[in-house]
Amino acid sequence: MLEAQIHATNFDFESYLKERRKLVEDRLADYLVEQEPARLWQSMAYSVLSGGKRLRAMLTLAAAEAVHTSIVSNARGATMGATAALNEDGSEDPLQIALPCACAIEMVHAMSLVHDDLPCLDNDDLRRGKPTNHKVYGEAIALLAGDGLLMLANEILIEHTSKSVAPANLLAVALELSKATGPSGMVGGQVKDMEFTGAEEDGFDIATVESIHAGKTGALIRFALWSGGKLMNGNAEQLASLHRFGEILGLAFQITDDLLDVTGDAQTLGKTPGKDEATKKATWVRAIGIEGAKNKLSEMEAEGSALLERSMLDNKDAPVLKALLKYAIHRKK
Ligand code: GRG
Repeated sequence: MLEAQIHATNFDFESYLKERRKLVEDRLADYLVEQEPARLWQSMAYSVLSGGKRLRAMLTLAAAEAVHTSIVSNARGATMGATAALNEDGSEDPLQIALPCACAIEMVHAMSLVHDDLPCLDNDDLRRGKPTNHKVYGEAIALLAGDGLLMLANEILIEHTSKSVAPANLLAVALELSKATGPSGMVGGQVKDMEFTGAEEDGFDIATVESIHAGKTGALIRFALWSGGKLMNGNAEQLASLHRFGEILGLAFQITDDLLDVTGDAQTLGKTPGKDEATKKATWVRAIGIEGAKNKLSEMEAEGSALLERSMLDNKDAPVLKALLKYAIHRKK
């Protein structure tokens, strides 16, 4: 169904994904060139450059392009040069402007996986089809590689973002990255997740599941979309639409993740399935069953698509944001 819908627009989404992944991975490799202490950098590179869908990075790039396209077309229609704000150093390529931030997000995401897999948290042996970081480098280095990646992400965002971005916008992006990562985002969501792990089905409700996932998974996905727009100096309406689209996509992404834990296999997923049930996690599937979760996903897909149409953020000829929403929902891993 996904392919048929995307082909209807003549937009080659598969090639798009391939090209964008390469763009992000090449830049990540540049940022992770080995230095001293070698074992630390090897461990960081092992987890960042080990595959992964790069969905969050692609969302940032797509949001930056969406806002850029709308600014350029408005500037052509009006007499004032709305792109001037982006352009002090002559570079207005939205991909180049958003790429350091997209890479920073992938680093934060990778570090959260490294820490999540540690024996003191989920205790997993397999990630992206390979042994987890601590299985290869040991727990101490895995912990420190996660810490290193977290700070390297901030360093890259601040040091490598184009000087054409207004300092106030960059500061706002750096602040929101800290919030998305910290106690009001991923760390807080992870702690709530732990608090409800082991609970019977009647021991938690949907609001609890939503709140766990809004922090643990949703915060970084929301930030990925919003930051792309903010770096391009998007207006309040565009940023609010991107933020809401991020909420929808983040929720849908996690419902899919919960379903895949029940329906997926280890080889395709590249991680161990069945853990949510085994450890009694507060998930969508445990709260409302497989059919309930699938129905909720259809609702989220319709809501996200309607929002994109209303906000006119997506490119008519290449509806990338809509395709990324469908990808987040219909993926097999
Ligand atoms: C963030 C400071 C800090 C510490 C980490 C452990 C932790 C705190 C948070 C847990 C975050 C976590 C692991 C959430 C799960 C998110 C999730 C569904 C990950 C899988 O994402 P995919 O499918 O993975 O995009 P790939 O491998 O494709 O990149």
